[in-house]
Amino acid sequence: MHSYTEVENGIVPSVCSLDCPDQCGLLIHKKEGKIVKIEGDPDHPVTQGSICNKVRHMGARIYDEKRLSTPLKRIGKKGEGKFVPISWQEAINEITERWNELIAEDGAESILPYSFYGNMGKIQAEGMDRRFFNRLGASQLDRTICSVAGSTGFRYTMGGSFGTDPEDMSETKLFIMWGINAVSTNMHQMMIAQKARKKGAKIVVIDVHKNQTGRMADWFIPIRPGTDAALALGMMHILFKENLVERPFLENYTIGHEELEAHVEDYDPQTVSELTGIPVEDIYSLARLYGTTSPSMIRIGNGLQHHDNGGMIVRTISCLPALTGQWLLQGGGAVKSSSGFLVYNKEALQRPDLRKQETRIINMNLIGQALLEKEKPIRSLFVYGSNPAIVAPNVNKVRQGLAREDLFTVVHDLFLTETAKFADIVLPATSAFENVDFYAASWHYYLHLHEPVIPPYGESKPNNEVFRLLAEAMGFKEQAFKDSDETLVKQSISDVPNRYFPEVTYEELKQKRFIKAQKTAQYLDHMETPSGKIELYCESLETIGLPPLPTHMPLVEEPDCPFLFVSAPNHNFMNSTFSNNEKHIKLEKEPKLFMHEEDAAHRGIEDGHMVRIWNSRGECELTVTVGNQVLPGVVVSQGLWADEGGKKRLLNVLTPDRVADMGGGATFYSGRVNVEPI
Ligand SMILES: Nc1nc2c(c(=O)[nH]1)N[C@H]1C(S)=C(S)[C@@H](COP(=O)(O)OP(=O)(O)OC[C@H]3O[C@@H](n4cnc5c(=O)[nH]c(N)nc54)[C@H](O)[C@@H]3O)O[C@H]1N2
Ligand SMILES: Nc1nc2c(c(=O)[nH]1)N[C@H]1C(S)=C(S)[C@@H](COP(=O)(O)OP(=O)(O)OC[C@H]3O[C@@H](n4cnc5c(=O)[nH]c(N)nc54)[C@H](O)[C@@H]3O)O[C@H]1N2
Ligand code: SF4
Ligand SMILES: [Mo]
Repeated sequence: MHSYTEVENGIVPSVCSLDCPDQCGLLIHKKEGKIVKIEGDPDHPVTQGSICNKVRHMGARIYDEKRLSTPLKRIGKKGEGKFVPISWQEAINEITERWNELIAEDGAESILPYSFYGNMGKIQAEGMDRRFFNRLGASQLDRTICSVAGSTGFRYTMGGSFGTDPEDMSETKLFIMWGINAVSTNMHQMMIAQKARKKGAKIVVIDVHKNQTGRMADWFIPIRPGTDAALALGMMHILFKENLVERPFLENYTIGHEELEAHVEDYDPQTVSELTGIPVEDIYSLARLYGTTSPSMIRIGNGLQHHDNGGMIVRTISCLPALTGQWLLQGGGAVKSSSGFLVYNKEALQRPDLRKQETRIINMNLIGQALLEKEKPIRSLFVYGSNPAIVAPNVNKVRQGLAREDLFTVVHDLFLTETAKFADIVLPATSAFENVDFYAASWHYYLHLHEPVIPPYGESKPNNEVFRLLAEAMGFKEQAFKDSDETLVKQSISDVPNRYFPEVTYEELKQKRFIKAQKTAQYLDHMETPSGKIELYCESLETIGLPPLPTHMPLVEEPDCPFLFVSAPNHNFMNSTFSNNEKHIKLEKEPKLFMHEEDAAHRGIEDGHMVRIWNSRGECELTVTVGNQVLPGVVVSQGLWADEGGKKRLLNVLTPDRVADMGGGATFYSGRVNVEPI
């Protein structure tokens, strides 16, 4: 068979590589060797032929004339963006010479990789790179920026990332979209809920912002940021009081329900109403709706865990389905992530054994602080698959670090991103369409194989190829650095240490393209918690200084700033991806600040005014939308834009770089700001 890259005119299969739970199967239409159209694969059981607008326009990004086609070397000041082309040979020599000097002076720990999931493909995002930096003995990066607080919280209750199968949700009667803007960020979840709605299901949305998803709800419940655990505890209070709990389930599958029942006495509807801003009657209605509707499903989003107390919020919400016994029902339960069903052989892929000694671990949410540290300084940063100069919290600090003249920075990306502008050497990356990879979804249960559909753009190279070149130049002789991408895929799917996955071969995956994970054991009978049961009472939380029973924990105070500030994703970008592509910028127009009408009136702010938003960390200027989309005391903006043409709209200058209660997670949405008209 021909490879897909050789197809000049025709349709070839692909997978969406973006950091999105839907992980769609794609069909790529090619004409004269180029992508002319991208659509959803109608044969993919979850995609069902539909994809988002962002990726339908992905071709414009792939062939954007701003795409990098050769390595570059900086000639201007850091951040200025002045570069000259160089060859790959020169680039690799320059990098490895500099690294050898740094290693001789300060040791390999003075080098730090910084990456995230600009490309979700497992072997390119966490394959050769991990092997290389392990062997080098570089500092390690704790990749905490996205969902770790919530997934850790879910794990304390449920033992791991084991969520309800979306393909089981056709008969679900109640969907609670809790802290998720599913219309923009998980569109197929919304499509499933909409279909179920035709059969009588209700969609409830609990959010701090009445956005696209809230507007589609049967019932939208606005809540004060960071108070969702209190709401869940209030629901539990009513469920126990009104005997809407499923006692046999609690007896068989959980520990601590008696302690929990006594504990939630404190969360009476009046108290919970004062904490959350939700009227007492609504708390009763929600608890009764939840207690009397089966199957019910809670889609736990990422938004509500980007808070100081984000781990505990998710830990608490994930107790609810156990109270009503939802886990035994098809299409009942909850999903935060289901990656627990799709484990792959990480050890074989990443080869931690190549690391000769333990090295320090740096939390990526604290990258600004880490770059400014004088003791044992980071002297070189290698960035790939991420854009920290836009996406990291407290980003002024990060930029101050990136601007250090003595920091040797290399950025591997498809574009001259805001981060790349600070680099000494920039390397051009292939897009995922140009790579071999395998994908394991985090929401649905499918594993995919990807084969390249177009040849590399210009001189660009995939991540793995770059690390093979670097390994060779560093003189690393291990076979691990010679393994092909195909071998990496095979290693990742062989000898997988879990019991949910059917045995899969590379050939099978190549032929079928996607394969579904199975719950081969009754996982509820062998939960991966210390007790083997759903832990309503979780003793291990005490070891990290948190209460063993689910508890509302207040956000950290930030005095003198009247507004809580939530900076969520927008519809047409993917984090900062697409924020530099004309097509997507046109679709999104400009970032807005949503403010409640009472707050606006008090400050003499009118709809459409420009406002200044500031705190001790930085300031932005945005156009305001006045209305009732947010509660008083809360302001929301969407999308990770760059400053441009004198417009200050880089939201992360305002966000805090504190870490959350669990897993060292990010607290993007727990910051506070002032707002005034300009
Ligand atoms: N179009 C688009 N899709 C994306 C992305 C993108 O940038 N654009 N990013 C991708 C990535 S990396 C991720 S992690 C996911 C994230 O997607 P989601 O899981 O949807 O998470 P967020 O969009 O961060 O936040 C969801 C909602 O949480 C709300 N929220 C904030 N604080 C609270 C709170 O305290 N309580 C409650 N109840 N709600 C709160 C916000 O208003 C927002 O509407 O989306 C992925 N998909
Ligand atoms: N204020 C605020 N900040 C946030 C968030 C928020 O909601 N609000 N969301 C946070 C979350 S949940 C996340 S996950 C992070 C995401 O932050 P990032 O992981 O930085 O995601 P992107 O901004 O999409 O940047 C990905 C970069 O990888 C590049 N890339 C894509 N494919 C490849 C490849 O194969 N190889 C290489 N070398 N590069 C590639 C892209 O061109 C792009 O520049 O942002 C976080 N920041
Ligand atoms: S971004 Fe999400 S919804 Fe859009 S094509 Fe990719 S996986 Fe599908
Ligand atoms: Mo994320």
